[in-house]
Amino acid sequence: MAPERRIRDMVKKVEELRIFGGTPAFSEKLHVGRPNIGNRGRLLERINDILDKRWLTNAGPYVQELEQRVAEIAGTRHCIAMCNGTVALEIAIRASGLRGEVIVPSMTFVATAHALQWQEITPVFCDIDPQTYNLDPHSVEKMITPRTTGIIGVHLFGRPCDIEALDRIARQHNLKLLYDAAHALGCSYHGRPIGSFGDAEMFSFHATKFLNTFEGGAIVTDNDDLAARIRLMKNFGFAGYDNVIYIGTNGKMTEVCAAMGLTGLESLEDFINVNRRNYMHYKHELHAIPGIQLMTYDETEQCNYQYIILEVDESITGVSRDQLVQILQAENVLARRYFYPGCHNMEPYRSYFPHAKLMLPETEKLVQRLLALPTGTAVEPGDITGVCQIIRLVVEHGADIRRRLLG
Ligand code: T4K
Repeated sequence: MAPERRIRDMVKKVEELRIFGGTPAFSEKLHVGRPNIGNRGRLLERINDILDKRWLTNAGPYVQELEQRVAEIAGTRHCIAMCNGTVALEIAIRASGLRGEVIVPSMTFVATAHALQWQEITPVFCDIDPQTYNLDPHSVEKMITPRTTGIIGVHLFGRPCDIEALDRIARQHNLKLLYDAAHALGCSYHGRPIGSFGDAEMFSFHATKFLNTFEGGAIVTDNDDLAARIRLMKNFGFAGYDNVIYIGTNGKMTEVCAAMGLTGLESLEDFINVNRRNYMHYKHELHAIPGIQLMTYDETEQCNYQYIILEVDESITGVSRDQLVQILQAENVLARRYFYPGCHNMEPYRSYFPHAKLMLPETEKLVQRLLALPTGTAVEPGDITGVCQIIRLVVEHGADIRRRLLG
């Protein structure tokens, strides 16, 4: 964590780029998704307490406390913590009675689609709005068939879907509406917290999320019946000792995971402040670089600022997104192509729906243009200056670099 020491040297000339034989600008790898740790002392205290109490899992006191805290943040009556976000989504899908076809974006982490297909429900991939990267409501309406039972919106990178429009469509067509809010804890839509929309929403607390429980996730909802079903399903359907009243699985969160989450929650404001500081720094450094557009957050809403996303317009930069990623990775900046190539281009969906791309022109374009850069508490302003310096140099010499890379 000594970032100024981590940067070897500012790369000033094309010949100094690692890809052309220079030394990497960063001596250590700079990751996207480095976990935020919070107060180690508090975490260890909690873990010791868990060991003393000998209550390790199955709705223990730490899980209950975490559920209460997350429900407060989401503004919902219920929060059901689980072992990860994917299982949480699978259970919410099943408990909501989804079947047949469900409309989802293809521009998302593959878990959104898999949570459906795992239960033999067809994910119908829908195009996105190129401004927000979220489901385009007009496209959603076009994808509805007599087999459609629901919509799963994804608040991609923490920016809310067009909730009003999706709500209206769901009501008009009598569809269930769930949200994959894996990225959106602590964000708001029209001033109301994400978590409280649709029939239910899912948060992920995976290590790479700005609040983590090592692995973990949760469903939040105001629907009492749905919450009760989800609670049963995540614990084998047990309604009491020896009394199984429902089909279920094991989706429980452990106490140690909840302890990590509670410790992280105590530093949540600090994490958001650091993310916001990093975002502002990137914004400042990148604003004048032609062909590079930083994904912006609506600062009038609550945002967690946990993703730094760039859109690369190759016709201006001279280099493609993939070439830029290749150059950054060689410098030890492990930029990621979230969410390339889009679910519809991954198996089994690519084979099941070989023509899906015809309905997804904006998705097809964006999966070639977006990249994610490192942020979070493991990243310092000096790192960001160094990363942006590389990007600036590459774009300034885009045509030349492209020629060299191809030649
Ligand atoms: N829906 C959406 C929209 C999601 O983004 C996700 C998860 C889900 C649903 C499912 O929720 P969970 O079931 O995961 O709770 C990572 C995560 O594994 C995944 O949780 C996350 N989305 C996705 C956006 O990112 P990969 O394939 O990129 O993981 P990986 O191993 O390449 O790690 C990413 C970066 O994080 C690397 O640069 C290394 C760094 N890292 C990772 C871990 C685990 C660390 O520095 N430390 C660590 O402990 O998917």
